Amino acid sequence: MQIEAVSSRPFEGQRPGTSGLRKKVTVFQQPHYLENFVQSVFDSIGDFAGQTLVVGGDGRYFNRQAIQTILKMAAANGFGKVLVGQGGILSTPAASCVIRQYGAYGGLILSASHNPAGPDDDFGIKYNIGNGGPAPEGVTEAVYDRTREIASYQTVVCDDVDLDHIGAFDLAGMRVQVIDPVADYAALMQSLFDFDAIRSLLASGFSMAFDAMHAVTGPYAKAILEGMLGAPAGTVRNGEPKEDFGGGHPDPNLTYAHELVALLYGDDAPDFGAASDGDGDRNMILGSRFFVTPSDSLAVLAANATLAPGYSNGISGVARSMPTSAAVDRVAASMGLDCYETPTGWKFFGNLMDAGRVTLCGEESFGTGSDHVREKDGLWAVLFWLNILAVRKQSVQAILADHWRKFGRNYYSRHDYEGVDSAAAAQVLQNVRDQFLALPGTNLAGRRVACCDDFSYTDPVDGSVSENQGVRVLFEDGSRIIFRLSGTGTSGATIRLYLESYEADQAKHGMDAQDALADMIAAAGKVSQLQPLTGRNQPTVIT
Ligand code: VG1
Ligand code: CO
Repeated sequence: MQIEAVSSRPFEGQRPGTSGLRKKVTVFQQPHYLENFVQSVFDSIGDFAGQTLVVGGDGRYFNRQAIQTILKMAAANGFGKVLVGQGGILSTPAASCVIRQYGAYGGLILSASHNPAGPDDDFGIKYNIGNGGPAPEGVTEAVYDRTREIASYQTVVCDDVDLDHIGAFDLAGMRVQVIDPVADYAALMQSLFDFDAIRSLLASGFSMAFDAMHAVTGPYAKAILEGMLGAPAGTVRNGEPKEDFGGGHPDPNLTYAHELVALLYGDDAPDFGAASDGDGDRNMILGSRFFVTPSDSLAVLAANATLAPGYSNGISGVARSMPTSAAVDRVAASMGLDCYETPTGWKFFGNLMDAGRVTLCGEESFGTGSDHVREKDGLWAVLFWLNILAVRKQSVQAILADHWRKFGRNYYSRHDYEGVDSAAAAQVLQNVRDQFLALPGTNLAGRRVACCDDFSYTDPVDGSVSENQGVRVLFEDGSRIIFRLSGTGTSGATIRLYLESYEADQAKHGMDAQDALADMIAAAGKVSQLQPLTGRNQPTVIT
């Protein structure tokens, strides 16, 4: 076998977004495109000679081809060993777990998360560092710089390798080990949660449904929920990972997980429902005819953390992304814990967890996790909820009502406008910025505006600064209107509008969130001119 240096010009610079590089499959299939990006990563991450790389993905179309390419390039570039999930499968949290468990140098995760999959849809690739978490901005910027100048890449010429059988073999002097994608992750979950208590709960007549949406969590959920915890067969729905996710959109929210939502809001609704996304890092939690907002879910997990064995000694602190509601801030304050506010994207939590400053983290976008890995973790959140339900023996709705009674309710909603013209989207944010000086001190939506800014974050651990992370209008009563542009889409722009308003009065905790936030929604539209600029009267998705 020979190592080849393949000339690869031309290749325009490719900047990774919120969560790695995401493009149409057809873009990744262009000659040398994937190779150039992978080589740019390898050229930017330091000295890995002889070290271990973890590789796996969510099973979507092009996953297997990409892995073959990566294995040959890893061999040519001098990695000593690659751990790859059987069939090319590794959920994002499982990849993080494996990187940490085996002391790997890093990992390449192949996923475009919940974005639709198939020959005409999306693919993605993300580099995670040795702590198991997404590469920080310093690394992603170095990769971007490298993509602008790269002229060749290294690979070996050999046949494709067998990914379907567990075992080890040699590839051009590098060891390839095909591993069970579920085993290490399942063992980690068992170490954190009271599996006996959850098993008893599931045997007691408590009913649940988990929707894997034909994406990567099927094998994990079946092994853990139906296998280890004894949930009846069929508890895991749509559990076969498919290359096109069954034509669906595995984004666990009220719009795209409509099958599960219909079940939980129907007659004979189960007690508990949950779904995960394409790569297994997101979660949606439902009770019987009841939706738990992700921001509230994080707050409930923080308030009840000590009920799970893995957190029985208490948590060190919490963090949330800036657009996530401040519900968890109130829990942290009452427990005397530090609470950090970071930009959107899991990469910003890594330093805080490594430094031991926070245990639990979350985002409003259905992401919750802890320092057990360095990614958000969908099934982990589901198991955490089951553990809490098993101990408290109350319904999901009763737990939330109790939580709001203690801490007040942070009414919260996110409105997404997908596939908007990019220039119009930029103008929407600019319109709000243009009023930064005029708004403070005035009344909007019946509240006094305290200040307006572009959110900027200084990492308290390494001092790095990330600017322009969202445009904010902050009110004196803690209410907020936030506009942000998505960094994970592959066509046009997506505007995210986040709305939050706090209600202390228990008598007013039973409202529909859209009704409770109606005046804020109207004010956001007026200040930004979103509707006339985009030509949209309705959001694409409301959460
Ligand atoms: C979205 C979410 C963000 C999340 C990111 C990756 O980013 O808002 O909270 O971290 O997706 O999640 P954006 O830039 O589109 O708003 V995943 O499950 O796609 O890795
Ligand atoms: Co995801």
